[in-house]
Amino acid sequence: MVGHGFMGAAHSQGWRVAPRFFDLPARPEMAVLVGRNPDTAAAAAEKWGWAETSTDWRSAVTRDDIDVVDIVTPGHSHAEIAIAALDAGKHVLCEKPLANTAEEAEQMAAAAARAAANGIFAMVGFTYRRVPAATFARDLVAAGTIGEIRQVRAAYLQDWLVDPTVPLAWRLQKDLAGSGALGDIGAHAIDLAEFITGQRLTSVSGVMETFVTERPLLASSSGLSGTASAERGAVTVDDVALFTGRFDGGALGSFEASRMSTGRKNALRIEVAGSLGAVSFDLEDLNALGYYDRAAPADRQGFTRVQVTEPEHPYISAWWPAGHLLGYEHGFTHQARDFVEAIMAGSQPKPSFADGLHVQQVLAAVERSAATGSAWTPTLENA
Ligand code: SOE
Repeated sequence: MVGHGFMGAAHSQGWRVAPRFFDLPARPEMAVLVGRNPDTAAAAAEKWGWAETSTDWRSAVTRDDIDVVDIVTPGHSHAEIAIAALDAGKHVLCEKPLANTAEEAEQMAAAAARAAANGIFAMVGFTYRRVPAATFARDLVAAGTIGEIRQVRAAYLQDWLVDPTVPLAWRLQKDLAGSGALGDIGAHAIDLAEFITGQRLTSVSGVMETFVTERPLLASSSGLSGTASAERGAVTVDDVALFTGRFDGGALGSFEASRMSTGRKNALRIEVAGSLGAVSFDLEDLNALGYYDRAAPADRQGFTRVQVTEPEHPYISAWWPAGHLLGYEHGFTHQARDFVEAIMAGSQPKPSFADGLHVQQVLAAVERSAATGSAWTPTLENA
C-alpha cells in the first residue's frame, strides 16, 4: 500500500477484515506499507498490521513478492504509481478520483487496458457502491422495480471547510488534489448515481465557487486537515460545485458537492425517481433505503424505510445476525472482498480505470462549463 493517511487506515482495515468474514479465494497478506517519512510509515504499519515499510514506492511496486498495489496517496501521484505498478504486472486498486486530470486518467486507463490483456487488473476505489443499501438500490433499479428512470438528485455535502481557520491541507490545493469538493466528493456522487441508474452522464452544466480564498498553511497534518502555522496561502480549488446533467438513458440529474454545507457532515444523498417508484439513499443513515412504490394503495403511499440489514441483502449474510448494523468502514471491507474475488476469478473488477476515466471526464466537463459559463458541455472533450 502506497500512502498511509485517512484512506490508508480505511483500506488497511478492509484488507485485514475481509478474509475474516468473507470466504475469499485468496488471503491478502499485508506486506509493505510505503511512506515518505520512515517514522510515520513505521508507526502506521505497526498500528494497522503491515509486515514492513519502505520509503521508495518505485522499488516496492516492482518486488517479485508483491501481487497487488493499493494507492492511497493524494491524486497528483496516482498516475505515475499506478502505471508503474501495472507495467510491472501488479494488480492495482487506486483511490478516487482516478487522477487529477482527464489526460492523466486517459494514460492510466490505457495502461490498465494493456495490463488486462495479460490478466492484470485495475480498479478505482469508489467505495460507496459497496454500502449494502446502495448496492440494493442498484439491484432494484436493474430489476426494473422503479421503472423508467427520469430524475436523479445527488448531493454530497460536508461542512469541514466552513471554519476559515482550517488549514490548507492537500485537499485544498489544485496541484495535489486536482479540484476541491468537485473531485473529492462530487466524484463519489457521480459514480454512485451512474452505478445505481446504470446510465452515464453525457453533458453537464455547472457552477463552482471558492468562498474562503486564503487559509493558514498546514503545520502538521491530522485527519482531513491538521494544525495551522502562522503563514497563509491561497486556496486553489472549489469549496462548492453544483451542476445539472443529462444521462444517456434519458434521465436528468442535479448534483451538489460541497465542503461548505453548514450542518452537513458526510451527507451523500441520492434519490432516483422512476415511472413506477423511487429509491432514496442517505449515507448518514446507511443501514436503510427509502423505497416508494407507486402501486401501493392510495391510502398507504409514501416512502418506506427498508432496513437493509437482512441476509437477503447484498453483503449482509457474512456479518451479524439479521437486523444488526454496519458502518462506514464496511464499504472498504466489501471493496477488498470484491477486488480479491474478481482478481482470483481472472475477471475485471468494477469500477475499472475506464469507469474512473469517465468520471474524470465528467469532472473536467463541469470545470469547463463553470469556467466558460457554457450551458451544456459534453462530458467527452470532442463529443
Ligand atoms: C473528505 O472530503 C473525504 O474524506 C473524501 O476524501 C472521501 O473520499 C470521502 O469518503 C469522505 O470525505
